[in-house]
Amino acid sequence: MKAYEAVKKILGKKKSRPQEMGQAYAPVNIALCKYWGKRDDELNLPVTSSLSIALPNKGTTTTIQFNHGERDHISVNGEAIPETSFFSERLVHFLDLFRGTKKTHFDIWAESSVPIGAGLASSASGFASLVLALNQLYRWQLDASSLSILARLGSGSACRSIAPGFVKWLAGNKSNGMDSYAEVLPYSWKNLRVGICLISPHEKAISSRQAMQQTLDTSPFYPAWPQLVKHHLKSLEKAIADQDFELLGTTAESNSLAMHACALTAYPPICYSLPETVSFKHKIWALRAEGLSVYFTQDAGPNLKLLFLVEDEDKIINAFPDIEIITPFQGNDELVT
Ligand code: 2P0
Repeated sequence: MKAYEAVKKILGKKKSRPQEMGQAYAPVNIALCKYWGKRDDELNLPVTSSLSIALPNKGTTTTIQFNHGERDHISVNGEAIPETSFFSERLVHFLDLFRGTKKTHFDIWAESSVPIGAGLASSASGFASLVLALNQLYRWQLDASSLSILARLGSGSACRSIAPGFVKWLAGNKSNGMDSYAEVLPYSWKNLRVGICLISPHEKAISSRQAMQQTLDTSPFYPAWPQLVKHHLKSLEKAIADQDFELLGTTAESNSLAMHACALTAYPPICYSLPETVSFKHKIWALRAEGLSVYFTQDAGPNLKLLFLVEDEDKIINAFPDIEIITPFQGNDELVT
């Protein structure tokens, strides 16, 4: 119900003259300071703010059209999704917010360049691209913060995938969530690289949604998390403004370790790492001890994302031959708009 109210507030009295089709792309985003815990689980309002970096060439393209049938048809990477699946139910529930009185149904095709549900932010780029496609389909012409709020209603971290570059999701404190959206930080960082170490493409055993709630409810360390996040956000913003890579790397790695420490101490415990994840971490620490400036961050899955600078790219490839390297900022170090 609260989600319907939020949509009504954003769309207001917009009269839509839909077009035939909407199509949009949104990138995945990797959190350097994580979102882990909600203050409202219907609106996906977070306990704390968070900060991410978008990976421009990894993401989801969503195409949407009206259909005249009784139900939505959803396909992902060319495969029809059974309507009884959890994935489909979640999407249909989200689409219910936008059907209007006519109970319209949709055909949706999503093409994603990342494995689904493996902690590589597929749901973030999925919901963000769906909202951007709906914005086109209905010709809403919404501003960035409104689009970010709508994406958040699908999946919290999706609100950060509406924009490129470094993005901060403001937690806000209003109960209707109208002040909880993402903002672009006006910096770019040409030499920065993100490496994806794919350890397993399989779906995670426990969803982030369930895991963050379980952590909030049971981890004895969760009360320390919001304080730590405040400190980490300050350090990350300083690191980004000053292009201080050591500060960026140490803070992002420490934030990720703290999130996983909280999850591990939940009951029942949540451990997203596989044995290979742990060996990769040891390898990264050993390389760092030898003087290589490389850091990792881990989300709700076993895969690691490495942070390093372009000048160390050859050494990183040598150490991790299967790594996929992403250049988050293609142009010069000018402001991102
Ligand atoms: C993040 N994650 O900040 C954190 C770090 C996973 C680990 O946001 O319940 O799929 O849909 O709001 O956005 C993943 O959580 O959760 C996530 P919902 P979401 O990227």
